[in-house]
Amino acid sequence: MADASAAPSTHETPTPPTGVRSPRSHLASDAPRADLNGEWRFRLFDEAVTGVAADDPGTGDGWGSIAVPGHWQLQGHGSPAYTNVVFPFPVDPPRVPRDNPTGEYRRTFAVPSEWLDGGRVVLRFEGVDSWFAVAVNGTPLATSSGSRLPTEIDVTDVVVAGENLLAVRVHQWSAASYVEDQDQWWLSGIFRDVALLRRPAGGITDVRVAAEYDPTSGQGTFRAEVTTLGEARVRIPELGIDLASGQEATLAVEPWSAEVPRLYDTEVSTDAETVRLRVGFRTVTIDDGVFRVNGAAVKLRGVNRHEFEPTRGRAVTPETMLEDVVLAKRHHVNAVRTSHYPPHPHFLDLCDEYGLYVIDENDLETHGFGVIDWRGNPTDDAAWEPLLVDRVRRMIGRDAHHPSIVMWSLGNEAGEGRNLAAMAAAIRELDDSRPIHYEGDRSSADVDVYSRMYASVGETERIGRGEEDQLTDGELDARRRGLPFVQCEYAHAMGNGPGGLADYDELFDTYPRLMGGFVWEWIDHGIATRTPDGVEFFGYGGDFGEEIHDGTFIADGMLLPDRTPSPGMVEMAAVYAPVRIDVEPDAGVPALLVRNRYAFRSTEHAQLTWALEADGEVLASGDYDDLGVLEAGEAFLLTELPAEASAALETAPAGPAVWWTVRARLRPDVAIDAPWAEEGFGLGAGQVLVRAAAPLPAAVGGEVRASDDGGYAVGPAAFDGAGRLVRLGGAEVTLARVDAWRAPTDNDRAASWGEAMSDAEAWRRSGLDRVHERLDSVEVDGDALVVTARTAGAATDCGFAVTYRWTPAGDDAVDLELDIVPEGEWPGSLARIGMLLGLAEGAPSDVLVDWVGLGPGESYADSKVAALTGRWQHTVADLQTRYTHPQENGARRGVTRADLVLGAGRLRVESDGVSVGGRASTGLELSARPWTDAALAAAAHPHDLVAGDVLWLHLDAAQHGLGSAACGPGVLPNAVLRPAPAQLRLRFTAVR
Ligand code: IPT
Repeated sequence: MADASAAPSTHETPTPPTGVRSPRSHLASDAPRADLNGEWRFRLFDEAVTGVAADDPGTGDGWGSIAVPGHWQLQGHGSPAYTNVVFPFPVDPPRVPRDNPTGEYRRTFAVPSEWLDGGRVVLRFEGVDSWFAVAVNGTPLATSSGSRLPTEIDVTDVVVAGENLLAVRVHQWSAASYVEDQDQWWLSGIFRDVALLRRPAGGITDVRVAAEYDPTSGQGTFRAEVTTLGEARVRIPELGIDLASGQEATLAVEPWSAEVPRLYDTEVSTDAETVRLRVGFRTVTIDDGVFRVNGAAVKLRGVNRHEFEPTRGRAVTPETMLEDVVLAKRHHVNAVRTSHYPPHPHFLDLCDEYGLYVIDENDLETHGFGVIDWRGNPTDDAAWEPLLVDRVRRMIGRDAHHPSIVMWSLGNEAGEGRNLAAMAAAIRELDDSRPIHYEGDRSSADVDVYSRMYASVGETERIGRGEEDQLTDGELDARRRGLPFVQCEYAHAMGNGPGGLADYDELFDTYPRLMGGFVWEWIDHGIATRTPDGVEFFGYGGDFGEEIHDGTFIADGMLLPDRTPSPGMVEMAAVYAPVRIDVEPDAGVPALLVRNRYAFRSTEHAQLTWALEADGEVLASGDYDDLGVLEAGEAFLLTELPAEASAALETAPAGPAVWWTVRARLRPDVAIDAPWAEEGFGLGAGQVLVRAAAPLPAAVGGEVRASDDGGYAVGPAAFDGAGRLVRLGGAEVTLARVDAWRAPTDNDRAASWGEAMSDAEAWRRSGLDRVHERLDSVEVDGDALVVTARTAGAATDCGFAVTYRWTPAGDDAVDLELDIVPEGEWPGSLARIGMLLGLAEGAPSDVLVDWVGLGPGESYADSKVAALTGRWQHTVADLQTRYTHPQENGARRGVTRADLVLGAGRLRVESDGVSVGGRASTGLELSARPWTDAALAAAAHPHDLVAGDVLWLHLDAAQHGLGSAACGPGVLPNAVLRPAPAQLRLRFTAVR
């Protein structure tokens, strides 16, 4: 840096860091430390310059300031760029292009004179993206890469008491970029903390902890190896442990698990320094192909978590980390894969404390080589071995003391090759207490678990049974068949989805070999930005002028960018619930199965309550305290209503359906053991129908009347002479016809693996996005107005033969029997089948919808575990989900009654039955929007959607499921909507 080009290695060679200290644990120490976070001097160059001297203090022209930690692209220097797989530069390893944004950072720091009185002074960087060179007082000291790994540099010999100048040069692109091709924004700079540490003479360099738990004896075995020149004592006061380094103690302890994250405060001291850590006793084993923690089979109900915050990128704050952990716990997530790099070390402290199993993943992905047939892949190139092995050593060096980490991962999507074995060997040498994971080599030769991503439900089941396809190598095949199976990614949560999560989860419960999976992914990486006229929105690929990009694929999380849980997240919470309460279909009577799905806990901390409900009104309720407690893995089958509920059923008002709802909640007195939840917090819920709704009372009175303008009046409905519905109660009707399209979801837009065509493409070919209605007849038939029509899309010959039969039900109500028969050849599924109504409405977003059906959130055919039948109310605005990339959203299933509080009065819609292909169900699927589906489909961002003056109402017999075809399998047969005859029975009432 006096001239960086003269540094011992350059950023264009696959060289491990130079001039750095050995990896060691990230521990809390009482040795003096100076935080170097804050405002630094900064200047960005377009190329990897050699022009700025390391002793330039950065105070002259052209310099500005920047916040550290942070990314320069999010602080007004350059722009973020998103690619998933491909490299945004020529694939020419280890060289990178000349246009290589390079940040020069400067700051001064003070060294107290007593720090130089023996001992060492060390600079510590927790993370710098992607390659950096460090000089102090003009002397080049070190170069490093491994963006999400720490670097320590001994600066003792170049610092002076008082002020010193620190110079850091950071290149955006380097050889390291070839192994850091994770699916995320390219964001550069010093993005994690920087500190200056005093390392006292006789201090503690490192502590290696072994804390195992033996479930048969209930004893823990503890040992700590302390690296120090001093005399170390290791104490766990609560256990009376007081040992020298390397001494072992075996004694009764309480184990650590994600369910009960018991930690013991531990202190390691020498005369010169004390470090504190929190020890958890736990043992991870694989026996007979089953993944176990403390001897118990554990199912990982996980998520993949990238570090992300919309204004700060990967420079996440401790508050955000805590928010993530609390959100995960509150949604019954028990495991996190740190995709695809070691997280900020504080996140792991939180996982220890709150209880989350962690796959700690190496900072390695070379996915962009996949598109060139893996030619030149660093994973298989000896020249890269030292750099890759250095990375796993630094990960384990930093993190091995965390009880939450239950597996190490070699990386993600890095292909196959010799360096996998080298990394695995390095890990085993440092820590053989945890299994190793890597998905990219299907043979699992170097790892301890069989891992896949996005395997379909069918394939997952075959693997569960041990019936997977054979490997050609018989020995490897036999070995892999003996390994437990994990889906390191599944249920791609892009946009509206994932569908089908419950189908996978059931398999995890069924097959001992299946150890669970990790939803892809935790959060949409939408970057907070604004339009030229100042409207704020969350940007995705292409919003920042990138030359090549992968668009919306970065918005595929369970959380929206502002950390609002999406409907998929709410569904995940219900599917992952530790106390699952499900209808038991084979019991012969209405029955609920209550399962304790904890691996370690009884349900002592859970209170079971019941309620009997009709139309959302509670008829009776109580608790189940007399049932006793379920031990881990046990279940109750509830086949009989509580006596009080039976009595209430006898006297229940005739008409509405009656539901028996059972919930498990956190007892008030134990809320303390779950700092992430308040008392009464839900641990699971389910409900079963105990009495079906009576059909709507038959329409009485009334007839079709001719109106003065040549049209017809049927109860509160008015028609023109061509049979077109023009008014319903007080509301003017702008459109009323059959509809079968939806604004495609991200999942609809992609063809599922192995399929030739996406659902959205099938709908386009069927013309569903551009239908026209042909009028066939308008007739008065007895007391009904019957309109027949054909509804079909431009440029196709398939369509629907439709019959609308309108019958008055008194002055204020009208019944519609709608019959829809698909005709012709259909290339695939339908998006929906039902009636679309446009109602003129001044402020459609404000219309209140008060409904009886599934809620309060949205529900789809393959995402409906979270929704329960009740009476719910939302404004139309609140019925919408603001996906980062707008698309179909907001459907409510099982709706038997909905009141729309319109400007022109209250309009009630009721249904006592719908059917598709002969399969009947109670209730319709309802969606209400202040804009058209076409506008929703065309919108790139939520702010493109502007409420109009029409309320668009879908009343459907059914809607297609969601699936997860954006990456993986599409909608399963149990949720596909195929063209088939459909009927809806509806009643509209103008409520006075
Ligand atoms: C898989 C990647 O591992 C993950 O990082 C992410 O990109 C995900 O896809 C899609 O969002 S790899 C894919 C080829 C299955």
